[in-house]
Order: sequence, then structure tokens, then C-alpha cells
Amino acid sequence: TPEPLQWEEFGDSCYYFSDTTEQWENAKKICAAVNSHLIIINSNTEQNFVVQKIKQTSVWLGLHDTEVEGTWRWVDGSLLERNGYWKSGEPNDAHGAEDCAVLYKEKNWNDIPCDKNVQFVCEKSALS
Ligand code: 2F8
Ligand code: CA
Repeated sequence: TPEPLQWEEFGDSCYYFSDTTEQWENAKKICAAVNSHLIIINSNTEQNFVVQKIKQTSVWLGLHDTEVEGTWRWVDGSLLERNGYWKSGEPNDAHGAEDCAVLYKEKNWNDIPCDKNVQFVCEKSALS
């Protein structure tokens, strides 16, 4: 029998920090399979919480511009508002091949190729 996932509560959400690395689409599917979604960062407070739990160097965000280059959307379909927390010079769509976003331990974001293998964080409501 599989172990239940270890969810951590913060604010109104629960978070699962993966040990495995996955390509972005697969990470997205894994979160959906456990009634959650890749993390959507709504505040500096939330980002700081996630950052201090990062096990390696970075985690996938639920943020991509796979539909329209340069238009960054969260996995709930909402547009990225404000400027986000991009690292200086990012997002740069390096080699025309960077459509998925990561959060680094340094508390900033970068766009990288979606087929990279990266740890990820799933988020779900703590209330429902
Ligand atoms: O210089 C910024 C640039 O650094 C790397 O490419 C050399 C990053 N690539 C990966 O992490 C895969 C780029 O995303 C980043 O823009
Ligand atoms: Ca980049």
C-alpha cells in the first residue's frame, strides 16, 4: 500500500514537496492526480514559505507561456499580474525554447525548457 503524501499547511493552502524530479507536464499531471495543482504564487509570504522548503536548487512553478510566447499564465488559466519575481534579465526564452518557469532558492524566477527534470510543489486548498 502506498504511503499517503505528506502535505504541509501554510495559510489557506496545503503543499506537497516532491522528492523526485519531473518534466513540467508530468509534474502538472501528478499534482492533478492528487486533487491539486502546481504552485501558484500569490504573495511574497507564500513564496518565502515555499523557498525555505526547497530540497534541491529549484522547483517548478505552475506558470508557463506555452500558449502564447511572452504571455505568462498560471495553471488555473489566470494571467501573471504585476511583474512577478523574475531574476534580472528573465524571462528571456533562451534559444526560443523556454516556456516553463522555476522558482530558485534565491527567491527569484527563471524560464527554462519544459522538458528539464526539476522537483515540484503541488498546492491545494486547506479549506475544502
Ligand atoms: O544566463 C541566463 C540563462 O542561463 C541558463 O542558460 C545558459 C538558463 N538555462 C537553464 O537553466 C536551463 C536560462 O534559462 C537563463 O536564461
Ligand atoms: Ca531563461
